[in-house]
Amino acid sequence: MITLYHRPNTRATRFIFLLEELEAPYEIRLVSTRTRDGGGAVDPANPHPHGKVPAISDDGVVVFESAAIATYLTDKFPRNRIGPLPGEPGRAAYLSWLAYYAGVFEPAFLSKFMSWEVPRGTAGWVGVEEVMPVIIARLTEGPYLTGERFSAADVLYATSFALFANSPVLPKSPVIEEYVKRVVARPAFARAMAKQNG
Ligand SMILES: N[C@@H](CCC(=O)N[C@@H](CS)C(=O)NCC(=O)O)C(=O)O
Repeated sequence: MITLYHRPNTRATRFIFLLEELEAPYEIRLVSTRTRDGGGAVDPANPHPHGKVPAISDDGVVVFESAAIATYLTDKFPRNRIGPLPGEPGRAAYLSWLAYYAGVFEPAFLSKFMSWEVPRGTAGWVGVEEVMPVIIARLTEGPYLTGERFSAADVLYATSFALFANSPVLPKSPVIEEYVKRVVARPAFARAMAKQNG
């Protein structure tokens, strides 16, 4: 049984979406976290090393960080083929897009959102203006990041784009708008939205 440590309307919400896609046995454990306004508190029940969400526990085995949780869950629950397994076509792309999410995509968007200047060549990531053409080119070749099949990588990227849909942080793109529509139209997304408040 998977326990998802969750706070509504956070990065943990998309793991309800993923767990629904996987048809995995899971329970949601609502926890508090610190919040941007200086409020909130780390919940001692949350096994994440910084008291953040998401984290999962698989019968006591803890996994934290979105990209690691996505890989762990799709490897463990392969029935609906939501992530290519080792040796399958698309595995290399899958791992690359998941790592890129954590190492490049999130830092790029957060630095733009926070108006941080990131000098070229010194950080491990590039700016949104370099990230977006790469993702748009990829999604022009096929409907999903790994090609024809939807994967947990799409859960992470499309839900992030949905969050920034009306923000100047995200440059307007019909390719991205169609991608988000395709992903959020999935029945598992609606089920996750219905369950996310516990
Ligand atoms: N890199 C982490 C980020 C997790 C994260 O920052 N989560 C936010 C909620 S969206 C949080 O728990 N914030 C509380 C805190 O920073 O203490 C991941 O992708 O899993």
